[in-house]
Amino acid sequence: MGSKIASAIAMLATLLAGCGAKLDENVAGDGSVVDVPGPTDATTAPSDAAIDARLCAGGDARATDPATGSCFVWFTAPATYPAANAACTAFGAKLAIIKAAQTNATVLSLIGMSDAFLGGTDAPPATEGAFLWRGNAADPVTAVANYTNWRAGEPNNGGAGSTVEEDCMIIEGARGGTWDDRPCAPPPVGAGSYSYVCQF
Ligand SMILES: [Ca+2]
Ligand SMILES: [Ca+2]
Repeated sequence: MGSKIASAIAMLATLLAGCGAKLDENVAGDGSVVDVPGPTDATTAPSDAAIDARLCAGGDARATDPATGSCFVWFTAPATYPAANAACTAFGAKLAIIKAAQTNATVLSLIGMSDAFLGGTDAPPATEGAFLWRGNAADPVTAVANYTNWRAGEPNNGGAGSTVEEDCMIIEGARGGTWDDRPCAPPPVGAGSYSYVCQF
């Protein structure tokens, strides 16, 4: 009995030794090892080649967008825009940028009926009403132009007489994926904290 257990342990040890992957690596279906962000990774920005090889994984839902080849990842836990932006950066990604209807559909497929922050903002130093895709350190800021999907009447910066600025963009799952400008953080209570979508 004891020798059977010992041989089973020895076999398991042999299998584990052959695996060779670090804790923060995934083994893809073809047997190749794919690195994902983890405690053993350098904190410097990954190379283009490393990003290209990264598995589309993480968050609460994710999909590879056919229009861009990018991986979009939805995080359900509500966050302010600055916190969502920081979380995407920590994830090795950026808040989602949508420049085509197909990409909007990809993001909508992730979020169900939820509202989710995207990477668009007209917060200073941007000019009020002139939304920019924020990008990240590796990507230049670009204007929200050509493709847009604002709901009728939006962006409205809160509307006439509003006492709060609306400088951060959400996509509205319950409205079929239209966009609205909302507060980047509370107040008012109940606004400025949403789920968010990262892209890499
Ligand atoms: Ca605004
Ligand atoms: Ca609005």
